[in-house]
Amino acid sequence: MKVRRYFAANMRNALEQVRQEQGPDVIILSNRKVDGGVELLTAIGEPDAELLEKFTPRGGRERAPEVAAEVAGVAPTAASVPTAPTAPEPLWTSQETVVQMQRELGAIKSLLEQQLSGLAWHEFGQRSPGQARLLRVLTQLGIAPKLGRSLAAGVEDRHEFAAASRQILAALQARITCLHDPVLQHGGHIALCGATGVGKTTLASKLAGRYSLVHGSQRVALISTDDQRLGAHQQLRTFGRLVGITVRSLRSVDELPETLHEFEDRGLVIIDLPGFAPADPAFRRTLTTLAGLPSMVQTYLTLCASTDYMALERVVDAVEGLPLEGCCLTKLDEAATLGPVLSAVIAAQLPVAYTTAGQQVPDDISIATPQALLQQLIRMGKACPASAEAALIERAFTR
Ligand SMILES: Nc1nc2c(ncn2[C@@H]2O[C@H](COP(=O)(O)OP(=O)(O)OP(=O)(O)O)[C@@H](O)[C@H]2O)c(=O)[nH]1
Ligand SMILES: [Mg+2]
Repeated sequence: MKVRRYFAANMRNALEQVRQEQGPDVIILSNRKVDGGVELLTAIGEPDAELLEKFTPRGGRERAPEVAAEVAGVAPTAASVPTAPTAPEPLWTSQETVVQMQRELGAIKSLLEQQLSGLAWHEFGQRSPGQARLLRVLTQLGIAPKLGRSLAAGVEDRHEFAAASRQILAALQARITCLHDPVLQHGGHIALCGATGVGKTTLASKLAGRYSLVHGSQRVALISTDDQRLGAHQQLRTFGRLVGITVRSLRSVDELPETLHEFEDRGLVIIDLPGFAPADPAFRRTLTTLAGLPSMVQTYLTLCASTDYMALERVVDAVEGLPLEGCCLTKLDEAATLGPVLSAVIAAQLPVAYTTAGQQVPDDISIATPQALLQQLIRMGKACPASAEAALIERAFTR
């Protein structure tokens, strides 16, 4: 293996020099900043295992300069060999030109992706104009790309648009599963989990309020386990005082077994959990604790209908594999379309139990049905015909 040393004012010039003189097969053994520029040590020819071993970083790159000097037959000098054991800054990633090139490559990549998806969409539109039109409508309704494509693929292209639309909406409705009023019909121990601020406590109050109207306030109890947020316990206690429902505040879910035992005589006990960011490990930990409790607790995920699809996906991913009974969809009155939340529950195969559309306790709550959810999706689409940009539809088509 033949070793050579190169010196240039900057890394770009040094690499250009190396490339011109030694071609593409050259191996860069080391690089470092020196007075007035950069120094590269290169090798060409049959690989020399011992030499390569010396230059392979092993938990630190400090040895390279000395070894480089030794191999090149140059006595190390104070100027060429740093005395401190700190390694020279790697030049590859910090050099401005390289960073600039990375940025430009990134821009070219996304431009190419965009053009390819545009071409694919155009080609699809030519081949299956009916399906393309349906896919455009579904995207405008906020239906996630994967679900939209799978629905459109199930419709024959020769159908006229109105018939095809009916077919696709029926297929969408068939994929929504709902539980018919499980909490108010059957009671039990119900826990409500979800991201922060989605309406868990309000939903707990609505369910407890509704149950007490039918069975009496003595038959229901509320448990607040949220000691994270200021005033969280207070929120439920105030409601409980107003309607005569017992409210117990706990410091954590670990205190649940005792409290649930105490509420043995209640037909319905609702556990209001603190809100968590999906990435917070406490989210899964809390749900795992609930799943391991001696008395059965049915946990429902609360999803806010005005949350975008990617954020909903994160929440659903965070609870993957944990035993969830179903979900409740909140703030339908604030959503522009139900497309994202319906796509998320379909992808996660989560049955929907209740929907809420307003802050009034206990009025603004409904039993979810696939028909009602689909009708609402269509109503919202008509009331606010979202004009999804062409580029968005093209991207959705290939993602
Ligand atoms: N418009 C509308 N607002 C709602 C609905 N449900 C709840 N809210 C409001 O959303 C806000 C947050 O509700 P909470 O019930 O405190 O939410 P939470 O999930 O318990 O919040 P954290 O405990 O902080 O995670 C309150 O102002 C509620 O009145 C709904 O269906 N529609
Ligand atoms: Mg709350």
